[in-house]
Amino acid sequence: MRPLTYLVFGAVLVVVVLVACARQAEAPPPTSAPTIRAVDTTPPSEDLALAAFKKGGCGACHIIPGVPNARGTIGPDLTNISQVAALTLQSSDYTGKAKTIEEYLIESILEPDLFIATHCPGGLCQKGIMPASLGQGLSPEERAAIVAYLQEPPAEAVVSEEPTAAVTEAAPTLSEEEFLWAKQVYFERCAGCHGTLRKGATGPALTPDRTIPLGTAGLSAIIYNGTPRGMPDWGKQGFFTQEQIEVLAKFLQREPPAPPEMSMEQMKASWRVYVPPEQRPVAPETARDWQNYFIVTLRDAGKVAVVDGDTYEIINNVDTGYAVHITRMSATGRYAYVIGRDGKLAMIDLWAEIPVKVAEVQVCYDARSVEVSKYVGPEGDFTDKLAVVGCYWPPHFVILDGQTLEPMHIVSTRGYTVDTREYHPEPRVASIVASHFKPEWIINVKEIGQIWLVNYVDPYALQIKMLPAARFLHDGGWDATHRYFLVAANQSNKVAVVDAREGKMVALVDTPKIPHPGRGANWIDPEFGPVWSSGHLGDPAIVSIGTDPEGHPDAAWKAVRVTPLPGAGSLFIKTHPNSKWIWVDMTLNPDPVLARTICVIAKEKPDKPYRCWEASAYGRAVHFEYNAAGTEVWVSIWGDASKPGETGEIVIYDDATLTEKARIPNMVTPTGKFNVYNTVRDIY
Ligand code: DHE
Repeated sequence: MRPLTYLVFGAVLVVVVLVACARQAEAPPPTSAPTIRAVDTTPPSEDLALAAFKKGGCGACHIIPGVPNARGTIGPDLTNISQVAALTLQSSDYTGKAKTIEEYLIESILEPDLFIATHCPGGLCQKGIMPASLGQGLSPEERAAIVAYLQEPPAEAVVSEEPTAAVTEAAPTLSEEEFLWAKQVYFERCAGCHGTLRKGATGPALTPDRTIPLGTAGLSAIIYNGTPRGMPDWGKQGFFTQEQIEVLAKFLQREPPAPPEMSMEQMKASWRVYVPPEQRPVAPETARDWQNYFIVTLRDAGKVAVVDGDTYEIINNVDTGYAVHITRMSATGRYAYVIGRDGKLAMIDLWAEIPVKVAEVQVCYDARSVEVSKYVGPEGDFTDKLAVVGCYWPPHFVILDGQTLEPMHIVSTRGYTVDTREYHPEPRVASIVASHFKPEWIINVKEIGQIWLVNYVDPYALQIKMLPAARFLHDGGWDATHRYFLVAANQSNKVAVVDAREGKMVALVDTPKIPHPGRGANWIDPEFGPVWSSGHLGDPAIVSIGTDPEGHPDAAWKAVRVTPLPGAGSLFIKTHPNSKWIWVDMTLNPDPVLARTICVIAKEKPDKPYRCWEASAYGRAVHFEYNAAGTEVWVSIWGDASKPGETGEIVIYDDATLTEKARIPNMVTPTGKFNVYNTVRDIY
């Protein structure tokens, strides 16, 4: 990306997106303006430059010295831009037409895609994020002032601006209808990454002290264009109109509304048992191989499809929760537990001739994870006995009866952050895994960075061991032996490793930006022995971590191998012990071609991908799952529910030859897929 590519792309929104310059200019100034620099006499062009930066919301995408809260990381850092420009002009990589630094800076504003620089603080710089009509948003005088300013910016780095009451009062107003619309949309589309209270996690904090300085223009630019670090380009994708984006941008500048709590009484009021345990079959009613069923998330349909893994028939579409997220199986595999983002848990009996929902309950307003009790041994037989749901809001987990879903016990996760020991009102429950050899769940409490080992022998009098790890714990899985659990602390750029047998932390492994493993992939590296691998949202890299402290002590708990990918934005990686491949997606890459491209890496030669190809002509390729035999790989094409013919499908590949075997067409936004056999046994 060329330096300055995003310089004032917020300003372009004045023309292209939604924010009129006039309206920006008319906005009342804060009653007490923050101190910017200790300079008494300011040359007029500097004032003009500062006003132009503000008008465009440039700080939303760039670091600009001397400009309050210009801390954006989507575009290049403009701190030393004239030196960078001088060097770039001499480089053979430069593809623009400028001959001087001034021309270079002006060209960056008027024709930003002529040259794309390689490094932006938030990841790879991207073409096309700053619309070409950029220059029209600024007058020639404003452009000249910006160029003059950037050639001699103030010495200090980013000048921080403390939030003040005046800033908060400056939040734009919304009608009640707009406010309610934005509140709902924020919950549906934004809270997952930024938090219900907007305190930040996978995405940055969006509290008024941060959002007001970015302004409606700057925020709109980000919502419209997305960021290379994983923020979706909601405007470009057509999810929201320009007017709707402006409403959202205004909403984000207001104090977040406090959502309600949920009591046991409310949970019980939502609890339904459709088929009581005594009326369920005592043996499988079906002749199908139910252990090779796939439960497929149909995200925007609020359903899951139960698909026969042998015949590819959809046996039933079952209503579940809103924006349904993941499925886990009971220890025998007989029941599938499906969690929706609305905190609704649905339980499906896979032994029935036609798998149906036998119970459901809502245990929170926002949830992502569910797990079951898997232990059988001297301390009891917990097979198919308990389920646990991890909630985002309210921040708690709930233990339920595994046969009926009756809610039994609620545990709040509010507490103190692992590093600065600050109270956090919203530590959300991320991934949960069940130990195979202890009556224990491993529960990851995201914002405070603690990994809780929860012994469930007495679900009403739990023993919980809280291990300190790192903030922003998210997704993870077991190593091949099921003794060690590895989990991404995504915004901390680390993977935490727990020894579940000894009940202690083993390591915090540094990784590239924003590891996102799903449950990861276990395989034998030809040089380093057993490893567990993760892709990354912010870097085009697969990192493999040694997991065999006895056989390969030098490699254990180190990032021993980095395999490059064609792009970042990877969400999931998968392999199978019988396979010679590792499969990986790049679902959230802003380039639509890469977003539907999948790659395989040969375990024998893992230094680079063996092959990459587009899995479809539309949508995004996401998530892999093997069949029970480990001979086929299923990939989802995540389409658009409103586009007939492009709503989505599953592509099935022969794992040995990498050739396509079949497609299951016309599914509504399929995302995760969970094979019964593999999910019960944690095979990945
Ligand atoms: Fe997920 C797993 C949270 C967005 C598909 N996702 C997880 C887990 C968490 C999580 C905590 C681990 C659960 C476990 O193992 O117990 N996901 C979140 C979010 O907070 C986030 C980033 C934003 C949001 O608003 O929800 C988010 N997730 C998505 C998607 O947009 C995906 C791609 C599509 C969808 O269904 O909405 C998606 N997440 C998945 C899938 C898994 C998952 C398929 C399970 C992977 C596996 O193989 O186990």
